[in-house]
Amino acid sequence: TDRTPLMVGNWKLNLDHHQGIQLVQKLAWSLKDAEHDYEAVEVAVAPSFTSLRSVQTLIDADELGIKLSSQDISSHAKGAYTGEVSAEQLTALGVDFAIVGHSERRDYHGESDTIVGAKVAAAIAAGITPILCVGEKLEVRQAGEHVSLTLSQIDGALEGLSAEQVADVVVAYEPVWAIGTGEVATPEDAQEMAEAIRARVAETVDPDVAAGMRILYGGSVKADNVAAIMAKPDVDGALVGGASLVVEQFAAIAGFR
Ligand code: G2H
Repeated sequence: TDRTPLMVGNWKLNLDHHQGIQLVQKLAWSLKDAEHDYEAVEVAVAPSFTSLRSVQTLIDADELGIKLSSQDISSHAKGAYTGEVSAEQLTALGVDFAIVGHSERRDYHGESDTIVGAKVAAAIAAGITPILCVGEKLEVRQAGEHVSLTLSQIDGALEGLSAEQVADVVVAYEPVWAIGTGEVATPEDAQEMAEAIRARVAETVDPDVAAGMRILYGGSVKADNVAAIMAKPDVDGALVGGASLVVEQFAAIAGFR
């Protein structure tokens, strides 16, 4: 199965909408200079909610090939949920992807597998591709339980979804100990987990869906380590935090080959 590589820049809580516009503009120029083929390698940026509209307007006006992601999404469709942003609202803004269940959401905002699963379902129902984040903390890895923990997060988030729905999911494996720490999992660690996730989805959902599912790696991905990670057969892209804020870095990551 051919899986189109996907590189997603997760800007986290960093830029206001002026800065977001500047970054996406510079990124587009840089990718243009590099003659980036957006069909060969998909590129997306994930700004804060406050920047989605302005970044989307720029993408549209200049017909940029860059896609748009939110960093989170509500599991609720509508109603008395102060501060939430729904999948429908994001669809109306032309958002393509939503990062769901990032470890920072799980850790600092109490998102359980059940909540993450509801968010995945809400995104799919509205035509947004969820980027489902999973991954273990350091203690879990040290205890040798990283594969079982990560697979339990996969099971929890995909529970109740049909094979057709799971076909719309992108998974991002992010070992928590490698996030923003400069500590990178080895390409072998990334491959081990991506392979295990694919095998689990083949077993619990459908072999064809598993074969077509894009599995990204995230955690201190930089221009100088992306090629080795991408060389692994089950790794189909990267979710990039810190390095996505530096145009030269993220453009180089997008052109990893
Ligand atoms: C992991 C990653 C992006 P960083 O959170 O989601 O961040 O590349 O800064 O480790």
